[in-house]
Amino acid sequence: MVKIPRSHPRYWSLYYRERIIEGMERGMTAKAGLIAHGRGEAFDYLIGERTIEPAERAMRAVVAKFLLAKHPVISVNGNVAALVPKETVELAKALNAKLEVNLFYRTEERVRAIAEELGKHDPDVEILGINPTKRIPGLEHERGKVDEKGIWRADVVLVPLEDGDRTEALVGMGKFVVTVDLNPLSRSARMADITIVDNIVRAYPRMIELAGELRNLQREELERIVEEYDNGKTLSDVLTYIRDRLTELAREGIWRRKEL
Ligand code: PTJ
Repeated sequence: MVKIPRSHPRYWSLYYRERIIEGMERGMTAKAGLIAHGRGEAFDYLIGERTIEPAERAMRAVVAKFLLAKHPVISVNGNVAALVPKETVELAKALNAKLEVNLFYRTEERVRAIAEELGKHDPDVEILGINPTKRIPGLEHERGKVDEKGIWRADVVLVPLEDGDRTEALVGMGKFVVTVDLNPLSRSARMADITIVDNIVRAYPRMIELAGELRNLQREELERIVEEYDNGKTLSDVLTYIRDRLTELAREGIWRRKEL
């Protein structure tokens, strides 16, 4: 991995870009994952590379929903494994969820490499999706394969950085589907039951914290958080946030400004 000097003004952005490249070189991340990452970076600029209020609201609802779930599953793809492997394992523990490797561009080598990476952060962690025997109805060939003990029987599934087609198919199976996606206009963002419009590198650590905070709430209180949540409003609020932010920046001017 290329060493980025800490003093670089875009240190974190370059650091995670290197992580994605390294993920590809180590056989975890798909080539298309590099393109997906670039798209995410662009949307992150628009929200100011910080967790905005609608994302915080969505994360609370997701954590509440997971704490109420019977068979919660967190799906892991090549980008997630490159960016947040440790946090993925920690989040699954904090939410008592199963982990399943589920790939759009599935190859057995990639599944193995990702499972190995997750295992480094907890040798006892159970990784599903290695020998999937079930298929998501309507999704052809490799990308529809799911684990009988995981996504197949899940009531709540988190599918971060996902393709919209699969999100929609999981909703069609009657599952409660949650995504993390920096693009509020993507099909995944629009099809999911809850959409966290935030960078996964900020969202997962925050969700781990929230799991600690919400764990002690009564079931009724958790249910109320989920019932009061409105994903259409969240997505509208994200778009309004971006519009207002850009309008303000345009008014104030960005020419030679160091910080946005
Ligand atoms: O590992 P695989 O084979 O399952 O393939 C994974 C990719 C990401 C290649 C595949 O799922 C794909 O093509 O996804 P899309 O359709 O490009 O969607 C990925 C979405 O994630 C886009 O809307 C990006 O804006 C968003 N995104 C990218 N990086 C981040 C992100 N959202 C949150 N945090 C990020 N770091």
